[in-house]
Amino acid sequence: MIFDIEKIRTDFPILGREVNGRPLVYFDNGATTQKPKQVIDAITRYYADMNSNVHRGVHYLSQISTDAFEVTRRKVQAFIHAKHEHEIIITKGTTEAINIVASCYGRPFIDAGDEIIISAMEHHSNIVPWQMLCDEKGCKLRIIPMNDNGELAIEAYKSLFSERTKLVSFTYVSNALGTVNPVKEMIDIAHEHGVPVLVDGAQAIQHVAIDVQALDVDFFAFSGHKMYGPTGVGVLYGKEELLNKMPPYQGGGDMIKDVTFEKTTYNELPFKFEAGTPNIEAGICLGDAIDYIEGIGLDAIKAYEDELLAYATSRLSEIEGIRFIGTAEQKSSVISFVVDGVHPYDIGVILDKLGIAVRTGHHCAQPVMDAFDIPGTVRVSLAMYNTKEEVDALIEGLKRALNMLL
Ligand code: C6P
Repeated sequence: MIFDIEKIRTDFPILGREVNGRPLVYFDNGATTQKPKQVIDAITRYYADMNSNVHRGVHYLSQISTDAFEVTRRKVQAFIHAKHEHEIIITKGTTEAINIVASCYGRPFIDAGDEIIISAMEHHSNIVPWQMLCDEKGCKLRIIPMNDNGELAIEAYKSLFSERTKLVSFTYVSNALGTVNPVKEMIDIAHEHGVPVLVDGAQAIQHVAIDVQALDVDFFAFSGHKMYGPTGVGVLYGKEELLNKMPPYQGGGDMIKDVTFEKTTYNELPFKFEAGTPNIEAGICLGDAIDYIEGIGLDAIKAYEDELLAYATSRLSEIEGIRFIGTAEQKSSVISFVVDGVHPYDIGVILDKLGIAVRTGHHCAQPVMDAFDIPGTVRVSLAMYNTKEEVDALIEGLKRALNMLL
């Protein structure tokens, strides 16, 4: 498949706008990606043609919106190669997906004295829900350490297992470092101990082809808004046998079969975990984002982004006093750095004046910053629509910023 960058860029209307009198250069894709007109149009179409609640009405509009919502579920199933469509739970995003596992797997199956393994490079969304569980149940967190390059120490990981280990949860790609973890190897190690694994796929789903069956992962979480889709929607994949033994997350409409004041019976999968009216438009249009990605092809996207990552890393190396935070051998789409004597925030503010959007700070991964003994970084996170010319603009901007600040 030909990767037509000009065509791709014209699909994203926002890339044509100016910010502070300069063409927008958007390098904050790890926070959220921009949306192609195929997704934007689908959102308008939903409200213009189909708006109605799902799974409830016998009337025409409710049926077509329900069908469209369920089509997305099947698209997600195919996209991540899940065995069953009812293993796809539509959530608000990665955060909610992880919280569902912490509540509905953690509360019933993890007890006082049990242990949960997470890694040193987790986003707060994959730390705090487990800490809350530990506070409630008296279980403990064990942390997989990382080396100075930001790579997880696999031998140390192996030594963390004990007969009390009940769950492992780690990120596929670090949002703060760009490290791509050896996910399959880590899942296999956990399974040798009979321990299920949750993988946080928030920073992987838009860059790497995912096959949950080949990975044999037990739970997999991601967000729509980081994969060119709408905000307010995400996915929890879970193996059928695990989801079936878990209680519902919230009570309300749609998650029940029968309600009397004496007793409620719960709906089957996936609806048991989807109480209340979902974000219907986002759920439906997540399917359009998947179509968009598949129309280009994740292999082509990955090849292009890897080349851009190498180019950006090499150009940034020209900057005097730069220190990359996260220099793992396997990286994807994220470059984090600090510059001697300059606060990351000041760089971000000046780049913004030049129309260049980067993220600065701890990136909701404060323990990563603590491990490197820094308050934060400047983070450049790439997407398929970024170009070498934009990287050149970043380098120019950075040089100007440093001239002013140093
Ligand atoms: N990281 C970033 O700028 P939500 O907010 O639920 O869509 O995703 C949470 C989340 C979970 N795990 C990882 C690895 C993530 O990167 C994120 C979101 C954004 O890096 C916003 S803090």
